[in-house]
Amino acid sequence: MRTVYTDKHRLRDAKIEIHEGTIVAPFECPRRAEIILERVISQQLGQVLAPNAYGLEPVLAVHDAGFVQFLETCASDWAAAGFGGEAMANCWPTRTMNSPHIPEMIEGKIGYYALASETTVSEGTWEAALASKDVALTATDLVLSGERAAFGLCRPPGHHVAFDQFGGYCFLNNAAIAAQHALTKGAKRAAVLDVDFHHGNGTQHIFYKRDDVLFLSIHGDPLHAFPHFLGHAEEEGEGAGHGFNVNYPLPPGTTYDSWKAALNQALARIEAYDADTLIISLGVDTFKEDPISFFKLESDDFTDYGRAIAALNLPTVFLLEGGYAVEQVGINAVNVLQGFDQAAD
Ligand code: Q9C
Ligand code: ZN
Repeated sequence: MRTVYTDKHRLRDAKIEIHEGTIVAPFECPRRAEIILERVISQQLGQVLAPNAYGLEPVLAVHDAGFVQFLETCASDWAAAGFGGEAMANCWPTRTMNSPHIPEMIEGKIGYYALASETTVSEGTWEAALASKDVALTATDLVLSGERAAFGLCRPPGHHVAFDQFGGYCFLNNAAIAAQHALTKGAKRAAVLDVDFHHGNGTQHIFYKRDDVLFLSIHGDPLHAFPHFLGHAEEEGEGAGHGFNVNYPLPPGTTYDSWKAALNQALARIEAYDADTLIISLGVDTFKEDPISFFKLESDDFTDYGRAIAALNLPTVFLLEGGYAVEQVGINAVNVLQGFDQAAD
């Protein structure tokens, strides 16, 4: 399959992350995408092409306009306020402080639009996020125009971003933007299958009341893992969307056997839904050596589940999400894509 990539991802190059009580170099770093690209090339997965520019229309189809405006000016507003370092939230509208007012001062504003504090907004972040959604949309258009599958080598990732909140290393929800784009272009039933270690809270939130996007996520149980407050099995969708949100939370130490059992259930649900377009939120932080996760997948398991996804026989868009065992993310991500290509007709 073909890969969509641009080195504009490098513009997202934050220097700090708040992690377990200390300030560390971000796990979500430019090297991740470069290693995956190197593996795509060395394995001759297929042609690598640059994204087209889509502008903001497909973004505003799933995200709040005020939120998008905030992201665009956040880093410069932070600097203009005289603050140093990178923009970060330290104060939120929590359960006891609900009000319709959006703060004007950047410290309050970033708290309003953030869902976690680990992710800073650095200079260049917005440009990189825009390029990342262009990668996702270009890969989606390849599939909409008849290719069996495509790989959007997105960076920064996207699945934690809700209608109007960013965090978890993500700024725009690439998978949600891609799914909505497919529907806008004529698809009737899109499925988003999220295999990242973390629950895709943002994608769930965006499509929670809808039945034209089936969302399924296999992830670390939120009682034990980020994003901590969403991703439980009883979250099944609301209104018309009831039954179209499916979570498979799994416990610490989960190995491939039980992960694959959840995947098989998810694949059966996608078949029953009769999806016409499949988007995979492809995080490879399920790997046993991932530094921030607790699943135990081996590199060969990625190949195996790539084959299983191909057996659905659906037009399939793979979009990169997480994966932080930097030296192995290339092998693991490309194993999924090669497994798929082996099994695809
Ligand atoms: N202190 C993605 O994989 N914090 N995002 C984890 C470590 C945030 C992961 C806890 C993890 C976000 C796209
Ligand atoms: Zn993740």
